[in-house]
Amino acid sequence: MTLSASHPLMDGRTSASDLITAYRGGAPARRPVWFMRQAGRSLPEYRTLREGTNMLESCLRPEMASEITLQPVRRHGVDAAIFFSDIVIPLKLAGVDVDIVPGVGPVLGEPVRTAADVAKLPRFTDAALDPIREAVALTVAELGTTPLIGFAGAPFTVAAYMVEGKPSRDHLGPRRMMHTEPDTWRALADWAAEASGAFLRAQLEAGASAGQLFDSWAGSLSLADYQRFVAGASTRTLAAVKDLGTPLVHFGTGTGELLPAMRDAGADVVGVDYRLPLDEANRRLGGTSVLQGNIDPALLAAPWEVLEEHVRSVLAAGDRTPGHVVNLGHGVPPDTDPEVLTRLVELVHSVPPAAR
Ligand code: 1CP
Repeated sequence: MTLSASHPLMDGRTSASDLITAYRGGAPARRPVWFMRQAGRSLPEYRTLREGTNMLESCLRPEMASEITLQPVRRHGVDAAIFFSDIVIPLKLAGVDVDIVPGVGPVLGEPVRTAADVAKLPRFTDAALDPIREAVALTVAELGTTPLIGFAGAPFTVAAYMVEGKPSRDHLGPRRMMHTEPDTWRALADWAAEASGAFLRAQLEAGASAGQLFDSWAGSLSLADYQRFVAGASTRTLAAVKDLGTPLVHFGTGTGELLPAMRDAGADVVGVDYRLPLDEANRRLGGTSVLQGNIDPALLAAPWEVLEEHVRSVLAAGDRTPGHVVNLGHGVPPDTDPEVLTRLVELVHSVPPAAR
């Protein structure tokens, strides 16, 4: 399968954009930059629009999800939109009792802990993805030459919420399940891989020009456990969209030991968190991958001179890699001054890109 002829990546709208050029290892005219969690609480226009609407409900209202996706592009002039949704939306679409509790995060009515719990997990129909397709279509109609990035949660990170039933610090529940009930774990990871794969595919087919798999909590795993219990399911998620030919990014936090394994799961671009300098990440990857990252979100609150020096060092390290898309090392903190983000985009765009 390929994308339709009217898809932005196929009809010429986004194929020559700086983001797609850099993701594909080419030489962009300007340094591409976007921010994980660029849509959301750091923007007053987001807080106003969301007032009175539950988080997951806002993701499933196409006009609202589309407008929220567009807000940071208009305000900051970033080189990509990231689709406003959440990694637990596939659970919601399947009929799992899940909500996003303000100030907490995803919470399940009934955590998934036994073989019987996994066996009775519902599957969503293709039609359940229609609000996602509609929101993506509305968004790309407005974006013009700016690419939309679609995303999904990687099976480990999604399953971590399912087993714990809520956010957790060290993800002991899923890590225990791998070793105490490996068959149950595998069935759960497969369920999550299929759900996330279908969710990501719907976004890409409807108009997203690139995809990102978020394995935010993979850093709690040893390399051995990642390879034995997780990599296969993440590979299946990426394989579900591979034939579409869009660039695919794989990101996690605390994943310094896992970067080559995450690349080998089928990613074209490796997202690096703020803990590891990009040139060191590049060394660990054998000097072959385009990287995305990794401005420390904590520095967004620092005096401008301190932030600027840090950003320039990230750009310099990025220049010593096969390709670089500028981003944060994790999401925008909700209390970030949005004017700092706008200024950051201007700074990144003002520095001429490396000759490649
Ligand atoms: O009411 C609100 O504003 C709630 C905050 C919020 C937002 C804005 C949540 C709850 N999700 C989202 C949107 C979201 N989630 C996006 C889209 C917009 C963008 O990036 O601009 C994306 C890509 C996600 C993905 C997501 N959800 C991840 C992976 C990315 C990451 O930050 O690591 C994870 C781990 C989640 C779970 C989740 N959803 C929401 C919260 C607060 C959390 C994290 C909870 C925890 O700490 O475990």
